[in-house]
Amino acid sequence: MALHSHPERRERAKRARPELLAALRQRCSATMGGVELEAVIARLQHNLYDIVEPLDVLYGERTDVIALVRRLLEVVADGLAERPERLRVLDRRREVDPVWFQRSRMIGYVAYTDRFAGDLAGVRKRLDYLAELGVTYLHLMPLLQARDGDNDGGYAVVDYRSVQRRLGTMADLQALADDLHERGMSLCIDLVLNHTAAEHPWARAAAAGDPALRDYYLVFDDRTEPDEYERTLPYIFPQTAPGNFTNVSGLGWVWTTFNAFQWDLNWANPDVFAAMLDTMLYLVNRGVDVLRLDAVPFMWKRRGTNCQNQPEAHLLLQALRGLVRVAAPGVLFKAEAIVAPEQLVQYLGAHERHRPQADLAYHNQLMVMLWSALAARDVRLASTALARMRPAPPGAGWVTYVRCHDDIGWAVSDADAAAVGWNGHSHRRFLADFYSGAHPGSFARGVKFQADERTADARTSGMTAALCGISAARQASDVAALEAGARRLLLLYSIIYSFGGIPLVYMGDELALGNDDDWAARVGSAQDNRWLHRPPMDWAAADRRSTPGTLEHRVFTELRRMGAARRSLLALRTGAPTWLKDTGNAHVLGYVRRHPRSGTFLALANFSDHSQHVSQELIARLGTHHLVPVAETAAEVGEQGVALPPWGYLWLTEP
Ligand code: OTU
Repeated sequence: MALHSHPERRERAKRARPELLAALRQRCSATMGGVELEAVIARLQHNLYDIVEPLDVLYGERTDVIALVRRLLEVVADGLAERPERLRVLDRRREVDPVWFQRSRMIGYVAYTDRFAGDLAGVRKRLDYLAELGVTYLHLMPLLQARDGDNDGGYAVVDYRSVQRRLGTMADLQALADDLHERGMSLCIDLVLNHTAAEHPWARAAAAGDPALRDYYLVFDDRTEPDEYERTLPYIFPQTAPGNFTNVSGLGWVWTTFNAFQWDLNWANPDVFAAMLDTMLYLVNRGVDVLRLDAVPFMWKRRGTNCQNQPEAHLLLQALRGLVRVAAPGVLFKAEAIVAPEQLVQYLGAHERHRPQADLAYHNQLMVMLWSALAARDVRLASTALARMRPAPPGAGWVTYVRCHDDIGWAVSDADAAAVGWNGHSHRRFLADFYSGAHPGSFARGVKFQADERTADARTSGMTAALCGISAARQASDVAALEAGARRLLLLYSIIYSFGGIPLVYMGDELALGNDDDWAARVGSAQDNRWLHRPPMDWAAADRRSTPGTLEHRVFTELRRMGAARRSLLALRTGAPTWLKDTGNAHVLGYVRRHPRSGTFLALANFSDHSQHVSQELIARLGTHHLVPVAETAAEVGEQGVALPPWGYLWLTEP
């Protein structure tokens, strides 16, 4: 199925316009009037094509799509009616300044509420710490009410309208959002769209025999269809949750892409769509600015495929965004799609139709390529693969990151590897071995995650400090190795701060915290080693950020400097392309960003353990010659070019 616009559908959408606009007008006029009401109608006018057409493709065969849109607009109108005044003011501001989230002042921080500060009230007391680091965007890891016992770090939700009891209440979340807004910061939380917990009331009702709720999930009476699907489906957690279906007694075979206790929703059912839209509006009306939409590539299934990245998954996002925008135009969608490089940018709307979808998406390819270059001490693959990617559309942008709360999946495409004369499979293998420390001479202390016997692929868990060599150096009390590790960490962070996206600092990296060696005891099982890189915050280490000579001081201070420099550089705004440049040196990554008002920005990053030279010619050609003072281990810019110290980086801009 193509995403091409269908003339008949387009016509149907066009014909229904006046009726739909009138319906929303009528429904909203009970609670608002005047300019406010006209603004809402204008928003619907603006978004209507992104709503009606995709819904027609998705549900047109199953239901009267115009009636469905009317029903969804009622949900939107109700959401609008309860949207608090202060959030509407924020909406207004953001409509006036739609690039608000692309400004270079945006710097993200990601943490588990409990591990960072105990509970939501505790987070409110730590905002000065975040402000000191320059953070303006806080992503709190899953915090909605999850099932008891193993809940995949909160990704198995039983109630989308309440906060996990031990973290606080919805009122606490609202209070935190207010505090953040007062400081010009925004709040992001996770919303799991692909599945609910097996204990969610919908799932319980389905299991109890309610046919309407059974249709919320993908349930099969026997193995016939599951077996057919399995032929082309990968396993996400091959060691701990092999297979994609779970037999639930009295119900049947339930689609469970992830763990057995995470039941995939049936998005082909418009009731699921309506329920999730309602959930979204509920959450954004509590003050959430950004919804991180979990596992979106999996939302639509198609026989004979891997059931990821289906065109319908994109249409679902497009329609959901269109509807949410009518009620809450200041809210952003952040798509969590950790997929192959050629599939990524589509989640930002850059597919064949170029319609908006998510405003933000994870730049997984940059993350993988940074680690690849660091292990190989060679940037050719990174430079080639990144240059081959299509840029983000102008109104959207990447979030850039060095590592996240999940494992690192080695998304090196065979085609990219071949383009530099490497073998994709061996390179992926090398990376998994290198970062587990198994490869001879490796400085890394990560571990393998979910090695898949079927594909011989393994992923990697570990904190940035452990993967960069800091942990090994500390263990060996090796001063030179510690210096090397610190430089590697800062090198990677310098790139995500300057690549043209919102950089995300994952909690602990600003202090070079190592792996949580007690993770298994802490989570009560040794099943899921991703907990290795989800440690509790070490506030004693945080205190050392003010003590010169400590590693914490070194890393924290340099990240602050990067943030300050970033804020002053228009070229580092999110959006607009990043141009990869051949530096004439296989160890040095080079890229350029441009902004009409501030001219050209050039970054050079040395991935080798030796000093590297970049010729003056490249720099002169780019016309950039003003040094941005960020790195402690400064590069030398002379007549002959630039001398970059081992793992050194350099930012240059037009004066
Ligand atoms: C996400 O990850 C979350 O980030 C994980 O923490 C969850 O376990 C999971 O969903 C289930 O809710 O495959 O290995 O393309 O990469 O959704 C982790 C997206 C995952 C997937 C992603 C998923």
